[in-house]
Amino acid sequence: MKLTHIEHVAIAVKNLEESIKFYEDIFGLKCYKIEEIKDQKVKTAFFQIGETKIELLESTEEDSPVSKFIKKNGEGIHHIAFAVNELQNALDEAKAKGIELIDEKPRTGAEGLNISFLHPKSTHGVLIELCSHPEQNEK
Ligand code: CMX
Repeated sequence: MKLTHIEHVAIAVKNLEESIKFYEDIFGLKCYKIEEIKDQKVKTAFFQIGETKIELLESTEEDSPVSKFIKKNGEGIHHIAFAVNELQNALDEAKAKGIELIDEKPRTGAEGLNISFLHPKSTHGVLIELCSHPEQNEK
């Protein structure tokens, strides 16, 4: 598969407002959007750095993946997202090479991207998201 760039680095935080303030005050970044992703039980805040985004994740429910992550590890880097041109092909290729897919088929994630996660158990401990822009999936 061909990765085009790091689309985002996602950071699990306890309090979105406090963390937004940190990135704005210390690094001079500007949060350009806050979006709730109901099926993932998170609220996200976005910052752009070059081609890459920082995505802050605050859990909206007790039983969410981000809530479980923070209980176990505290705040910190939750996942890294690589952009690909052809997401389904990339998933098929990863699966054929023995990688466990959390999402067999792409689904819609933050900012309308098509996304799929690879299980950290088969990626040396890193939760990896592959993503693509919707129009690119049709290529
Ligand atoms: N990074 C690395 N390892 C992780 C992890 C993460 N973010 N989240 C969980 N794990 C590890 C745990 O440490 C645990 O390892 P051990 O067995 O060695 O203790 C193992 O994975 C299982 O973790 P768990 O807490 O029992 O959680 P589940 O198995 O219920 O779920 C996972 C784990 C990765 C399948 C689940 O979190 C998932 O489906 N994640 C993808 C979706 C997601 O993260 N959504 C939130 C972001 C949404 C967005 O950005 O759009």
